[in-house]
Amino acid sequence: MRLSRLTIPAVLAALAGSPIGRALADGFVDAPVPWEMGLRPPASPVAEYVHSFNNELLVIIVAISAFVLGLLLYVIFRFGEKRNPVPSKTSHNGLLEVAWTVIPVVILVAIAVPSFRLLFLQLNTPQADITVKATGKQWYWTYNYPDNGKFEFDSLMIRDKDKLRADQPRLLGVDNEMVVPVNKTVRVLTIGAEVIHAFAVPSFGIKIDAIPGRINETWFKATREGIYYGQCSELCGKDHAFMPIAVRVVSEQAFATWVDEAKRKWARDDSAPTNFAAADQATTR
Ligand SMILES: [Cu+2]
Repeated sequence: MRLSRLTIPAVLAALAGSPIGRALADGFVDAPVPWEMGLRPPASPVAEYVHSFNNELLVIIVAISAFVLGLLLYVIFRFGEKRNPVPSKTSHNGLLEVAWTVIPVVILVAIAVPSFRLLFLQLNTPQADITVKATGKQWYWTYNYPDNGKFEFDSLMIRDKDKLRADQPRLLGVDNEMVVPVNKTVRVLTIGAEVIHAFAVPSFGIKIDAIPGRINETWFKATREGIYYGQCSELCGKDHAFMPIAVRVVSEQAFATWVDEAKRKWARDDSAPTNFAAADQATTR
């Protein structure tokens, strides 16, 4: 207790002076912060739903745990040998038995309704404004924007910590971020080039496997500009921990400018098969 009282202000002070702390003051950076509790701050309708569902569940499980603990304590104190020397021989109670069957069913249904609603929200992709294809490779991500032109680029973690920008946390910062416009529905198509990876960005409430030979689909609509981080979430080999996902959410104009630049910088030569095309041929043969 004494230790944490001493360390929390120290950590906060260190954070205020740290590069990430400064970046937080200028623009939103979805980086983990020491002593953080709970889920990442939500930045999409799905993530907001995930939060509210999580909070509802917390109330329900705390109430159930407190109720069961209360019953246990009551039984221990009230029906111990000293206070209750002659035990009751009651073996059935119709009302009680119906109640302890029906009440849990009602609780489960109350949980199932928002749970299914969330599942449908996550899995029914609305009309998308842009599409991004994320290909998981050992061990980095490759992004394509099929609606925006023929370009493709790799996104690798920055290993040298001296090369990180002020707003890039270690082990999450990448050389080329995936860029998307704010308040637009982004359809994400995922595929694995050789093994199964998983594309996950907690602040958008998305996590979907990237499987070789099969395209998976998810979506998000970022509601706030900034940089959001996620990680590959399927054990995929030696550098599984070092293939972060960085998504930069920008204004619509900034996105258009970025697309123009990207088309020049990463123009794709369709005559040369990419790893993705090779993987695709291998699995469809
Ligand atoms: Cu992976």
